[in-house]
Amino acid sequence: MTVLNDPATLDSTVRKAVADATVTDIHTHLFPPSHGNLLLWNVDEMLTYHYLTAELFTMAPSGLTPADFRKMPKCRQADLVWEHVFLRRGALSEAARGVVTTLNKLGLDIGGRDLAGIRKWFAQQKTESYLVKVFELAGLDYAVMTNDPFQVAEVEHWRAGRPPHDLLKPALRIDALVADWPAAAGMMTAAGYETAAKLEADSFDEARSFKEARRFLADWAKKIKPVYLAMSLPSDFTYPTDQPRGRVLSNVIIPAARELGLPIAMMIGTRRRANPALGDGGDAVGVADVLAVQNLCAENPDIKFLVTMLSRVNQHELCVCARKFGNLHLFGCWWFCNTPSIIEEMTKMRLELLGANFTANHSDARVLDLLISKWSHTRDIVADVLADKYGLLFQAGWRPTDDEVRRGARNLLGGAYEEFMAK
Ligand code: RAT
Ligand code: ZN
Repeated sequence: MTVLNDPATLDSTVRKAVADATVTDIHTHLFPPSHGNLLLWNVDEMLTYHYLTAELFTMAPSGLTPADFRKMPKCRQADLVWEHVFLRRGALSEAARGVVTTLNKLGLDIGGRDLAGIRKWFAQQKTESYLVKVFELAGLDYAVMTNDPFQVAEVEHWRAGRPPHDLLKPALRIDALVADWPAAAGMMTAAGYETAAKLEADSFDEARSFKEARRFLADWAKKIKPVYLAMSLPSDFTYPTDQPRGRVLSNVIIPAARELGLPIAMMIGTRRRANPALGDGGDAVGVADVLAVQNLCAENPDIKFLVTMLSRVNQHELCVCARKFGNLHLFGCWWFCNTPSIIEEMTKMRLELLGANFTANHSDARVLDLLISKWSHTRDIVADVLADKYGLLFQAGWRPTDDEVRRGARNLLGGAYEEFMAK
């Protein structure tokens, strides 16, 4: 242990600690190679990532509709994004810069703009070794997946009962239960659970349906061994509420989390399908109600909640809420907040209000390769913010040690999450 006695050494130690810290990525949409084409990777997948296709339609050639676009082969779609977003508009958005950073860190000549050459390189990669390479370049120990038992394509792969992957941990994603009970009930019924499509408060049928839904979750938890239950919630989500989704939460999800000893991850603030034609890229953001989080945490002190919110407007109130509840852990700069200016502001604010007791970011990567840029960009910002905070602390008279600095960096990048999950 070394005491850092001068500001310049402190600054370089902080930056090195962040650069060297192992990252735990607590929310992604990646799958193991055994899930076949559900694991997306390569340059065409990056270029057609929904953040970029949504951007394309803000500048697309007139006459091109999302429906026409979807019918095109992937490489043609990628060509259009390349031409319009990169070549014509100069790749200035965060999503576009992400592709540039990733290709550059893979050692490819992105400066030369040789898309054909880059495609050739990708065609020579093998999925399993490429996955390991990406995790190494991003500096990750593991990533948490999103595993949805209401997605038929995913269910098939779990049925095969293949061994888990060392780099990917499961999370049981259960949006359908709260977002579309009739559809979820239909699927549970088809799988042998007695769930009625229509929920009627306090009825015998509803009580039986909820019991069966809990059995469904318990069976899935046994099958995939998730690290948490997860759901995204719309910006108009409130709690408590008499709406069916409130009853599902109180009677299915919370008791299941309790019985199974699993935390609940909530991502709150979407306005799904604002422009349905854009598919995954068509969702928007709305300011949500932090009181719902407060009520859930207060009512269920024995349950751990991992929470992130989509609207920038909610971040301060959410931080204050996290100061009040030891069972609430804040994570990530979600989706539209995952841009440098907002990551910087959120990380500063969270540090000031919570100390190093939150998870600064998650990648949300749907395309494997983008782990590299998402974490490279986040590390740069976390390094600046932490260096600044340690600098101020030094001026105030504290003399940090190198161990302390390394711990601080790791805490923001997964250490605080691990501690929260273990407590
Ligand atoms: O960030 C995204 O890619 C979004 O489309 C969603 O996946 C969101 O993160 C979610 O998990 O619902
Ligand atoms: Zn996500």
